Amino acid sequence: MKDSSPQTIYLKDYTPPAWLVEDVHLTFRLAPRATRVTSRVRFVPNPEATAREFFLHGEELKLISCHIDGRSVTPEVTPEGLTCDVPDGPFTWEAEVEISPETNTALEGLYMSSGMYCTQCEAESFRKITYYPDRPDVMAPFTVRIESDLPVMLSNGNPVAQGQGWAEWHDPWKKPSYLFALVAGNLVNHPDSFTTMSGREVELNIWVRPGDLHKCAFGMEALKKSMKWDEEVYGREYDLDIFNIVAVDDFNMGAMENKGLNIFNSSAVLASPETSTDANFERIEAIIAHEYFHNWTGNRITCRDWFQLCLKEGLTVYRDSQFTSDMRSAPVKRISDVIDLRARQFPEDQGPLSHPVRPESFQEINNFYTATVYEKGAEVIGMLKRLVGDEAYARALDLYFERHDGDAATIEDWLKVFEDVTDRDLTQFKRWYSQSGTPRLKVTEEWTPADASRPPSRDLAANPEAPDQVRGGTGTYTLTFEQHTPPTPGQRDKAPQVLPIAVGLLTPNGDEVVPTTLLEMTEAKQSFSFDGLTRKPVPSLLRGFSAPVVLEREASREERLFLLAHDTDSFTRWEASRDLARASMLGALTDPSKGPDRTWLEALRGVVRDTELDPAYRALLLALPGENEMAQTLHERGITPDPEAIHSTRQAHLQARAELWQANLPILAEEVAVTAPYRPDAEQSGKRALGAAVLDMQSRIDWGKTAARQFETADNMTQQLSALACLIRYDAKNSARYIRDFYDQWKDDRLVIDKWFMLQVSEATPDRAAEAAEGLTQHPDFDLKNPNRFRATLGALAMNHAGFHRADGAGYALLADWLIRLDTLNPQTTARMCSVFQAWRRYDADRQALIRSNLERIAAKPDLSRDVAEMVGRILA
Ligand code: 0A1
Ligand code: ZN
Repeated sequence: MKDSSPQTIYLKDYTPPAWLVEDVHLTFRLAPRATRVTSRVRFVPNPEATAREFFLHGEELKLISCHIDGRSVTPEVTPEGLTCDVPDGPFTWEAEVEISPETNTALEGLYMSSGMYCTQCEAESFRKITYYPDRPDVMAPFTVRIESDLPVMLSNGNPVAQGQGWAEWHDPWKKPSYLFALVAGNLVNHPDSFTTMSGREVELNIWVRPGDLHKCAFGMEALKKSMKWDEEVYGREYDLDIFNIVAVDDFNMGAMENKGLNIFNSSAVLASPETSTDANFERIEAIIAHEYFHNWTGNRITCRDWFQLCLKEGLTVYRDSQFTSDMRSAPVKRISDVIDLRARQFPEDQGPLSHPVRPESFQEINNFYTATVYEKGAEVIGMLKRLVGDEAYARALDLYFERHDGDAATIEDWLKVFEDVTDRDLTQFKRWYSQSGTPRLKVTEEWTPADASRPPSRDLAANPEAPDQVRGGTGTYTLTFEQHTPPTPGQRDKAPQVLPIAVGLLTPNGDEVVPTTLLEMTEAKQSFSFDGLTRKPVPSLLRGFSAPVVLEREASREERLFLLAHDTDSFTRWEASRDLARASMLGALTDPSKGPDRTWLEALRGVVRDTELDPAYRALLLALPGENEMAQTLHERGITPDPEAIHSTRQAHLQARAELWQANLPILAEEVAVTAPYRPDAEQSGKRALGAAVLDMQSRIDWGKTAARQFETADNMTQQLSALACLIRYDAKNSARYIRDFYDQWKDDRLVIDKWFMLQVSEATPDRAAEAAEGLTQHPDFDLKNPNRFRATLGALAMNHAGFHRADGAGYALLADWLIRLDTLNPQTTARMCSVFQAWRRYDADRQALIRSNLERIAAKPDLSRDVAEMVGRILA
């Protein structure tokens, strides 16, 4: 068990390692409960160190023997590691330890999943494999020998030799221990190859359990596309003879970028049209790209310490989102990313778990693999790129790779390359890394009409497309912005941040009079004027969501309707629709006599019927803000959210829309019908996304008749699942039968059965969600040890907003019961799931009391893990 007495680590306490490692040899003699690991490590003093203490991390290891330069030594061992008297100069350390992969349910270090051995070492789990300086600034080449009777034995780098019962691998690139990996099992491969830009041939493999071989082709294509893209866009070439991917059923996260041997949660790599949805395909493509891109941003250049996590994660998320934009639709990707940011990162940044993109302290680093480090970290890079421009960004990145290849780097190093390339002072920009919380941006406008005494200005002639009637005037339009970031834990007062605000101005008849212009805000309050206008323009603000802020502007309904109809920026056009939807629901929530805003629904119908627009984009326009987002919106306006009222208001909106649009539905359905064979590309999946939204509306009217037909005839999981969702929602009488049929069809496919678990909970009515989840925990296929299944059941409950927040507290109690059980087995997944309670202070006093008592119940669990103790402590603080 981990030590649960809280010990806080601070960025400011960083000191360089006393000893560096020249090279590492590891030998694994694999056995489920008694794997022997021997290590031979060449240590040399670090000339930059201030102390010479010799300390090796090590946890849950049985030390068999250790030697220094061949002489047996007796170190002092604690639960965290060991210390030992060592020579003044270079020496060779040898140790043998024993570990038990089969009983390792935490899935950290070396563990077993469905009969195979695999590892997960990031962030600090190599220390559960052997004694070692387990910190990212200690980098070394590794040689690994694996001994077992399993047919496939893999590690990092290139294969060196193999024989009956053994295999040897060598990774020539120095790396930190967190990138170490080993896999052994009865696996089969989907092979391919890639020729790099300099003409080197790289062997590619996706390794899976024998029954999964038919699910590898898409992942392999995604890998080759990623390799090519990174060469073309970032000039980055792959650097080993072989690249292996392995699919593992039991995995805490999505995937892991171990050098030359990426290990994936099987849900993040395995796909087939019959078993995977379009969303699964898109996610898989993005995760494969993400892990591959880490080879340069993370592996070749790694992090000096874990506080710098965003250095590799923010950048790699940014790179994978660029990749997806290039492979698919850039506007759709941007909107999807913003939806995700608001759903996951904003609540984090505005609640008790708020922390800077580069945190300054932690107890358990596993708790900092967050939306703030990843997604806000990527937003910060997007802002930097906007500010310096594409060309300077490319030069800065080239310099970054050139200057820091082989380094364990910091955010200071990262910003310095931008400063050197652009001569900009990024001191203020750096606040994005140190200041937590979401900035709020208030906007006011002022119009000074044409002054006949002044000669007409020609300023706007820069835009030759601007119509004559608005150019050449003397009117001035001024936008005044005020930024303010509310206090967050440990940070009361905030300084102004650099905000890149992209704006465009439209004339009242829809022409763009000022095309997208970047305003660079640096003050707490700042005005920007546009002159030479003949008429007051309509502003289109924060185009492309150019900064991760909350825009506070109560625009009129007319203005939003205008932008929905005319905005030339696809993001702000979508945002106008979102604002209208939010306003309509808010109106109904605060005044129950009000129904849905029909004018908006009419306007939206016009846009959604526009066949010139990408169906995927139209599907996004159709999606109403979720219940959680509405709860947050109410909270921001000082209103305590009532989950049941939010649920019923949202349902009423969906129902009203379906009824109003009834006559259009068959035509829309017809328009997006796909007749060609299934392809998971942007074009077809956009049509299916719009088709699913139409099916939902149709099902509200025909009680599932069309959905039943689709369920019976679908030849792909996307349509089968969207039909099943509608049947659960709208055909209460028969839904049990469909649920059974689906199970019978797919009972042998774990990933599909995860969907089956999830859908029954996420689609359950609020009064039934907790019972549905509880019932499923009793199902023979429920497996507490499998994170995917746990999330599909209990994570889905937390996503069912009104069901989870049911007034009697049944949702909270059920989740807490299971988190207490899971903590003993898997602290990391338990801790991550505790974050569903983070927004608890939004709700009424009764709900708050119920949540608090459940959190206290978790906190009181004997032997609570350090991971969960930290999370619950922060949430309750
Ligand atoms: N670095 C991986 C994700 C990852 C992070 C932490 C893990 O264990 C604590 C496991 C995987 C990525 O960004 O894809
Ligand atoms: Zn990553």
